[in-house]
Amino acid sequence: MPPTHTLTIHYHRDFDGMVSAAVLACVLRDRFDEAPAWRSVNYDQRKDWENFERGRRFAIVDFHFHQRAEYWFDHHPTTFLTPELRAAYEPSDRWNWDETSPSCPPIILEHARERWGYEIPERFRAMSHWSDIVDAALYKDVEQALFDDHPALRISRALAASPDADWTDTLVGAMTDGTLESVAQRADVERSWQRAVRNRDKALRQFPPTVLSTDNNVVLYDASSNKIRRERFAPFFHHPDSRYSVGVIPTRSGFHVTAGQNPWNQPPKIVHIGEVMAAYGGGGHRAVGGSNAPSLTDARRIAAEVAQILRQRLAETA
Ligand SMILES: [Mn+2]
Repeated sequence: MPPTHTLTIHYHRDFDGMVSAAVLACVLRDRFDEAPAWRSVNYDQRKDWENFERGRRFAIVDFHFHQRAEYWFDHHPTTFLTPELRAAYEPSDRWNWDETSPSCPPIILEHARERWGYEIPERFRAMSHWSDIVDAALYKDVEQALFDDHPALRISRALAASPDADWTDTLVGAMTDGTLESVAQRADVERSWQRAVRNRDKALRQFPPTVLSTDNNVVLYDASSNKIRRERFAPFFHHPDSRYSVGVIPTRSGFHVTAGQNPWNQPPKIVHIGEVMAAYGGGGHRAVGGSNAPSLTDARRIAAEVAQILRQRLAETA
C-alpha cells in the first residue's frame, strides 16, 4: 500500500548528518517505495521535543531519539533527552543506536543491508568512510584536517560558509543521486568552499596573538573577540607539541569555554574532558568538551582553571 502522506527525514546539520539523510532517503525509496522529504533539525527544536512534528510522519538521523520516529538512527551518547526516552528505546527493525560508531551513516547502511537486504552502492561506502573521518576527527594529521582538498573535505568545509540555512537540504538532494565528486563540483559548493578557505586562513593568522600561555603543553587562549575567526584545529597547527587546548570563544548570547585533546599528540594518560567540564556546568566527550559562562570574566576564570587542572594531570603523569 502506498504511503498516505510524505515521510520527512530530519537530520543533524553537519556532514555525517547530511550523508545519513541521503542514505536513508535512498534506502526508503529502494526498499519501501517511500518518496521521503528531508529537512535539517536544530538544537532549538529540543525545547518542545514531546510535540516535535506531532501528527506528521517522520524519521530522525544523527540526532536525538524520538518515540514517534518511524525510523531512527544515531551514534551520539547523549541522544536520549530524558530517562523515560532512554527506557522507551529498544533496538528494532526501524531503530538503531550505536554509540561506538564514529559516525551515523555506517549504522544505517549496515542495518539496511542486514535487515532489509539493501545493496550498498560504492558511492555510499565512500561517503560513509569520510563521515567517520570528519565526525570523529580521524584525520591522519593536522595538515589533512586543515588543507586536504578531497571532495568530502571540500563539502565539509564548505558547510562552514553556507549561504543559508536551507542549503544543506539542497546538498542532501544532490547526495541522493550523486557522488562526493559530483557534489563537490557544484558551483555553489565551490563558492562556499572558497569563502571557507579564506576564513580558515584568516583564522590561522589570527590565532597566535590570542595565546595566553602554553605551559606544560596546554595551550590557553582567549579568542573572545568576535573579530576573531575560529578554526577548531588552529591550536594544534601552531602548537603541534601540545596535548590540550583550552580557550574562550564568543557565542550568540555570551561566552563559551572550549577544551580539546590534540588528536595527533595523545597525552600519556587520558583525562576525560567532558567530566572536567561537567564540574563547571558543561559537559562533552572524552576528547572534547565545553561549558557556557554567564560573563567574560567567568569564562576567563573557568578557562584558566581548566588549563591548570590539565597541566597538573600532565605533570603527575610526566
Ligand atoms: Mn552529526
